[in-house]
Amino acid sequence: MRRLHAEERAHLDEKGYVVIKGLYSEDEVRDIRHEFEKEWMDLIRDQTFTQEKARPLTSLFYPVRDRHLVNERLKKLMLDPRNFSLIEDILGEEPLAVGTGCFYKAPGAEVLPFHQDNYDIGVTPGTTWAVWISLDEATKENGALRFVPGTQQMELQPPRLPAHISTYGQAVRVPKGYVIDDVPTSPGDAVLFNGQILHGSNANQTSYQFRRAFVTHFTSIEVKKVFVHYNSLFNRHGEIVKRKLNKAHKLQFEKPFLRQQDRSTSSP
Ligand SMILES: O=C(O)CCC(=O)C(=O)O
Repeated sequence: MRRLHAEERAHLDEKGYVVIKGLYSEDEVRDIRHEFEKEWMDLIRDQTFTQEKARPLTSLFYPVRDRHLVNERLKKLMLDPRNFSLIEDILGEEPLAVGTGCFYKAPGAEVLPFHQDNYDIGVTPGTTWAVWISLDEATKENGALRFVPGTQQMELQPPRLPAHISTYGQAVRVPKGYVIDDVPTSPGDAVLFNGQILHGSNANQTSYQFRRAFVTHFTSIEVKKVFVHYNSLFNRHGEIVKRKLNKAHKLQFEKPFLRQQDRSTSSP
């Protein structure tokens, strides 16, 4: 079973994220891309994606979440034993898969602002862990991931913009004194990071290069409450596991936004 090598572990401990080079083979990457293409065609066919005048290309390639619930092939990819053994190695506990995301990041796609995954996923106690698989050559120019090392220890922060205002969801300010790492990846590399670390991705400034990725979010079997899919988590055998709904999810962050909105609507 795949465990972290010593230098991968050291990088993760220091920076809060680690790239596992070539975890998936070329054939496997081709296979995942093919699954994306099928998903995409279905989404065009059922008009989930329709072309918007203002965004003629990117409007056809929004991220697609949680298709593992309806697509057996994506479910199998989510349950890959390499993902489970690496996350188990990090957690020291049995993992549960929470959800998946297919990111197409088409040419022209905007910056994905810095955010913390557990803000949306809402697991407690503890946090989430992502296995983000690169399906293309990802560079600073076409939308490589970016991380703020050191923030992996941070509590969840109030986002600068609430999800319903920002195009891509929450946006958290980079705290003073922290630096940003741009993290280029190749097809088959997997990037592992927790749900506290500030991360996002660069804009895709190219005209013709996609930057696709398939991500699965995990948590520990010890978790008591979850917001997202609290009643449809998956263990490594593909069996559904349930936890309590985290009703307090985001509550501590709602008030400042409400106050801000009140101010803006009441001002002349
Ligand atoms: O692939 C991306 O652009 C962002 C991925 C991300 O933020 C995540 O998986 O949490």
